[in-house]
Order: sequence, then C-alpha cells, then structure tokens
Amino acid sequence: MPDYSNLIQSIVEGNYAKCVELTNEALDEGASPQDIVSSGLQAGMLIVGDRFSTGEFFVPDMLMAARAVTRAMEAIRPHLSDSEIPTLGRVVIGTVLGDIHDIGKNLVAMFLRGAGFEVFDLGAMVPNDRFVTAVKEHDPDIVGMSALLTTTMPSMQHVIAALDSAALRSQVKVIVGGAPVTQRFADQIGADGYAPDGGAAIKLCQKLLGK
Ligand code: B1M
Repeated sequence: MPDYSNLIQSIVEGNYAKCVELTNEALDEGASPQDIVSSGLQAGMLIVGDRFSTGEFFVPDMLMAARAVTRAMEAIRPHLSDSEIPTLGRVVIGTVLGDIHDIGKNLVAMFLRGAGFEVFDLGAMVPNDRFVTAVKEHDPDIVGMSALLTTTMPSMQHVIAALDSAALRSQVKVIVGGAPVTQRFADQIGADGYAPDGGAAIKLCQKLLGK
C-alpha cells in the first residue's frame, strides 16, 4: 500500500500546493484514485477534525485543510467517473427556519465533504417542508440540522415530525447541532444524534452509518 503520510501531513498543515503536488505524484505512480481519496485525503481530514474537536486547531486551520482537500479532489476528479467517487454516505444539511446563522453549518458541511460524505447544503432559514422535499430528491442517509437561536431550536422537532408525517423518518438518521443545542435536547426531540462541532459530526455520521 502506498505511503500517504506526507499527503496526510500536507492536509494537517493546510498546505494546498503540497497536497496537490503529492496527489499528482501518487496518481503518476499508479495509485488508485479511490485509495488516494480514502487513505490519503479523508484520513487527513479526520485528523484535522479531531484536532478541531480537542481545541488544538481553530477555524482557519480547518479552512486551510478543507481548501487543500478540495484542490486535491479537483486534481483527482478527471480520473474518476462520478459513480467511482468514494462516498461514505449522503447528507442533507441546513439551518432551520427563522435562523440566519450559517457559519457553523457551513463548517460542518465542509468537514463532512472533506471526510468523504456527499453533502447537499440547503442553506439557512430552511422551511420545515424543504427538508422533507430534499429527502425525497436526494435520498440521503442523514439529515443534519443546525440552530443558533434558542427560539429556532423547536423547528428541529417540527422537521422530525414532518419527516414522520411523510413516512420518511425511518429512512434517515437525524442529527442536530449548534451552540444552544445539547445531547439532552437531541434526545428529547427524538433525533438520532448530536455533535458539538464539525470533527464530532464526522464521527457521529460514521457511527450512525456503521462506517
Ligand atoms: Co447572531 N446570535 N443573531 N448573528 N450570532 C448569536 C447566536 C447569539 C448567541 C449572540 C448573543 O446574544 N450572545 C444570539 C443568540 C441568543 C439566543 O438565542 N440565546 C444571537 C442573536 C440574538 C442574533 C439576532 C437575533 C440579533 C438581532 O438581530 N437582534 C440575529 C438573528 C437573526 C436570525 O437568525 N433570524 C443574529 C444575527 C447574526 C449575524 C447575521 C450578525 C451573524 C450571523 C452571520 C452568519 O451566520 N452568516 C451572527 C453571529 C456571527 C453570531 C455569533 C456572534 C457567532 C455565531 C457563529 O458563527 N459562531 C453568535 C454568538 C456566539 O456564538 N458567540 C450569535 C462560529 C461558528 C463556527 O460556531 O455556529 O456554534 P457555531 O457552529 C459550531 C457548533 O455549534 C457546531 O459546529 C460548528 C463548528 O464547530 N454546529 C453543528 C453547528 N451546527 C451544527 C450542525 C451539526 C453539528 C454541529 O449537525 C447537523
């Protein structure tokens, strides 16, 4: 198996030029694109997510790592058909109705993409029934909701109820997050999981999908 330690290190350092160079080198040496993505890029992003969770890394570190992975993916993409791009699962994500805060949600979406999930980002102020139509459109494994206001947290429960009414609740795992959200709240509203940050969100999604 090729040694991806330098590639992983370039992601941890947020060095996108090095990351692209090492990705191209690995391709030239005959490494499989899928292997580069799963053993190199996703592995690097997982480390960065862990360091963010433990407080060792901050938002700019995440942005730089995500940029490195995004650029490397651009180099790899011509070598893969869409169906060959390894994906850990599909996630629909959005900030709930009435809530404009999208910085944390964007970060979580970026973390999940970097870790290998296919993410459909619905944006902010997402109406409850938009989550339902997005589940019908994209057939995700996971629905992720973000809320930053105590006044908008109840929308999470309304979305779960709407999924239930549409007979879609059993098809998806629902995860929630955002500064005022807690594990206790997630349990109360019948969500499948809560993550305090992007790194934890990666682990939670992997766990829920048995990856
Ligand atoms: Co507003 N705001 N804001 N705001 N804002 C807060 C949230 C507030 C705590 C500030 C305060 O009063 N101290 C307060 C909420 C109080 C409350 O509800 N208890 C507040 C308020 C009141 C408001 C307004 C109502 C103000 C007004 O107009 N009177 C208004 C709301 C408008 C609306 O939504 N309808 C408002 C507006 C705004 C701005 C537009 C100015 C701007 C948002 C810009 C944007 O997002 N595009 C803004 C900002 C920036 C903040 C603060 C300062 C920072 C939020 C942020 O981006 N944090 C915030 C105070 C604070 O938190 N210190 C505040 C950084 C981000 C990386 O963290 O979003 O927590 P966070 O995301 C984390 C985790 O929570 C987690 O992972 C992320 C990465 O670690 N996470 C998830 C988030 N979503 C997740 C989903 C998951 C899993 C994990 O799974 C799906």
